[in-house]
Amino acid sequence: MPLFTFKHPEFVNEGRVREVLKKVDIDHDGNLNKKELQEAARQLGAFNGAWRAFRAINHADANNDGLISGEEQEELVKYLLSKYKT
Ligand SMILES: [Ca+2]
Ligand SMILES: [Ca+2]
Repeated sequence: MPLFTFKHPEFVNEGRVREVLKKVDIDHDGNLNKKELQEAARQLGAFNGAWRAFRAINHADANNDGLISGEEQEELVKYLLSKYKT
């Protein structure tokens, strides 16, 4: 069971999002690919499934290389928080 759901958006804060994004960088290349982002989605429990991960990638992936790099992750954090803040 995910710890965080839409029913408890107060648990999805900036620190939590950054922590999860760091944790899901499984190959430690500093970028998040689609698979890693899906894992982040799962751990946050805030946006379920591939479709939402895809939307988040499309939004944050400024150079369209399919990876969310360091700079783009800032945008991703903002995007997630704008979606899920109370
Ligand atoms: Ca990675
Ligand atoms: Ca990119």
